[in-house]
Amino acid sequence: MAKRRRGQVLSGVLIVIALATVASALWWIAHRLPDRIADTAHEVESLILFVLAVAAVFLVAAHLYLAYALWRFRHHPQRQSMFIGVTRKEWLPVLAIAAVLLAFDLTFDHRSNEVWAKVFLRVPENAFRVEITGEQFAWGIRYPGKDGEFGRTDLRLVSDSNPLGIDPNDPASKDDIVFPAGQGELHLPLNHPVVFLVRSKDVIHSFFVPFARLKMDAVPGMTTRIWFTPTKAGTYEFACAELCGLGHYRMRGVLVVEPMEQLQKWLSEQQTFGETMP
Ligand SMILES: [Cu+2]
Repeated sequence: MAKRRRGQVLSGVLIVIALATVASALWWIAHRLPDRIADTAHEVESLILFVLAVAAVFLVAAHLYLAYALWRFRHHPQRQSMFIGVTRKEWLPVLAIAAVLLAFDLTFDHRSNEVWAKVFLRVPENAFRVEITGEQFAWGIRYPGKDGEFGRTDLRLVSDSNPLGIDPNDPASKDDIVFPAGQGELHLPLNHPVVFLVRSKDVIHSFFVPFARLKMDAVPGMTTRIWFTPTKAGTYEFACAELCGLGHYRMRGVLVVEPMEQLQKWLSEQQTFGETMP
């Protein structure tokens, strides 16, 4: 009897620990996330939290059932296990649960498509353009300069003095402003859309701005795009969200959001590609 009592107390404690873990995780999510500095941050965040909440419900329900089954069918000397098969009627609840999940999936797809289409596809025409190039283990940054056009790049032109492999003969490259990997800050205009052209020089990285709730893979041989409108001035951080090697942890950079005039002034103080490549 004492043994049974102990078992009950133990399972009670385990259930309390499980519930406390879930509750504290939800509390943490609601109160400890980084500031939102993008217009779309809230929409993306609510999608993620919605999926988490639904998953949490199923997680708790499945574990409660597991605990119940462990208790209900616990060892008993007089009981033998046997296989009794499953009738069609018994399959019905399983199918019903699957149908509910599928319906949830479709609703969620519908809701998320709208957000993703905005974030990935509908880039505003007047967006400020920045190029972000990942390499092991830092980010190179390039601004298109006054003409608003990036100069052509070619991997064969990559050298110590031209780390992004920009073609010096392309007229559009002369006024580009280049910060080799790890040497520049990412300055963005306040309340103006920014589109990031994301590239990689070696392996797959992921350009991650936690404050905007956005990330985009940097894939060698491709230029991927993502955009948002910074809505809060200040100094933040961006990082790599794809395990890319031993130095992955230090692949991060400073992100500054400031009014457009201030940004233009800062840009005009930087050396252009034409000035650094005689
Ligand atoms: Cu990386």
